[in-house]
Amino acid sequence: MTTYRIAVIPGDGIGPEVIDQGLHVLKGLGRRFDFGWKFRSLPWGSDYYFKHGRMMPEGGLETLRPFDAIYFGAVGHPEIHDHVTLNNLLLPIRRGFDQYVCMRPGLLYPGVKSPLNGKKARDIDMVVIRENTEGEYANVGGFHYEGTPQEMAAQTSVFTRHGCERVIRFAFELARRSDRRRKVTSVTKSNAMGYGMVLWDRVFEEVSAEFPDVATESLLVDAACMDFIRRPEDFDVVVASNLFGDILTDIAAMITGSMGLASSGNIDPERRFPSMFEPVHGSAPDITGEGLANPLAAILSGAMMVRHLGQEEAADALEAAVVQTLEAGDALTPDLGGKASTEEVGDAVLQALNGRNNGVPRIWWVYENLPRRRGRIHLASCSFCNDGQGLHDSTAPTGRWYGPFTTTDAAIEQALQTRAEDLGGCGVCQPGVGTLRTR
Ligand code: GGG
Repeated sequence: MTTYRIAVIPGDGIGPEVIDQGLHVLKGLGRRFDFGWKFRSLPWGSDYYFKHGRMMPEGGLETLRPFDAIYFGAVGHPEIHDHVTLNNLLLPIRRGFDQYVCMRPGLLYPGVKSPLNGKKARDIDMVVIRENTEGEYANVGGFHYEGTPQEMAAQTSVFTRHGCERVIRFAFELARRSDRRRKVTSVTKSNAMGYGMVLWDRVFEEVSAEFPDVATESLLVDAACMDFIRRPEDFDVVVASNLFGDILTDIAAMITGSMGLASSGNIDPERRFPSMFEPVHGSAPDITGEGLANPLAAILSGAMMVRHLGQEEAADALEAAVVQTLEAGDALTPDLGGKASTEEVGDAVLQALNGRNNGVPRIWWVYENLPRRRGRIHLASCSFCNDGQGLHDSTAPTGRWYGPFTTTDAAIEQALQTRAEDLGGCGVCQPGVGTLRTR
């Protein structure tokens, strides 16, 4: 049995609360899909700082290096300047392990209401690729005459050809994947920032020539902010600098319902170092310890980690369990209009994963190897959905199609036929197109 070694840094504020639920669900996922976990929790963060005067021990990166991945909660404490907490824990890990891709999906999940009028599930389906090691976050600068009336501060953005090229290429390669729509939008502010971002624009144009099948768009960041609100459905893969990527993904989180659903992966695509998975949200000291934090962003970040580790099927199942929880709507935290606690949401996801739906075993069907199609395939709701017999269809953000349901063999057969019409074939009526799996 494969066992994954994961360094867990719950961190500050609500970090430990949401990570607890993430671990609860990940342990259940491992049991179900026959892989093991060896979690090592590291008590780094602001409490560590109060005791030791630093956010992590000297040599912290060496401690993390042998792990298969890092699962991170949040960082930030009201009594410590944010630049201290961030620059001494999260950013050194991103830079030190050359996690140059920060991948942040912005998906409007079924069962979630967007504040934008008339948006339905999956109308918004973008992935923001944020450059994660340089740009505006480069730790270059300093104070001069600090604390005097003459004081000045210099903060330098660093854009290298190498740094721009590799993250932009990653975005193009992602846009070509079967679950994406072959479009990359680059976001800069090169009208005002005439060096680094001009270099970025130039590299974007050069790399795009290698991907003639991928549509491109270049936006200034102010226009991009506006267009995320005005026409979010037009975005597929968005690539942006460190700071702009951070800002844009907060907008993406809000238009898709909540910061509490926004997941992220800080990825070293070359796999020389462990990658790190964390919810986009911060430590939220205002709700810490109240059981109000939404653990779904941490759980979805866990699913991203599971996919990175190569357990695709398990990642699909976990995302489907989250979708089922959202659609069911009876275990949601207040940010999504519910009354459930952090723990109750974690339990609901685990129950959805384990198919404990009134004691009836769940049957999963998974369409794999579907012919590539542009746009979205919308499954017509079937007679079972309409009859309210507990059939829920969901689609994974990965482009695999699956539906968990609890029903009888005859109903499954009929449901598959319904989908056969929608999809032009399935594993039953057209062997080889899809697979029916039962678990
Ligand atoms: N879970 C992520 C977290 O704690 N983020 C705190 C933060 O301020 N992050 C800034 C950034 O990601 O650039």
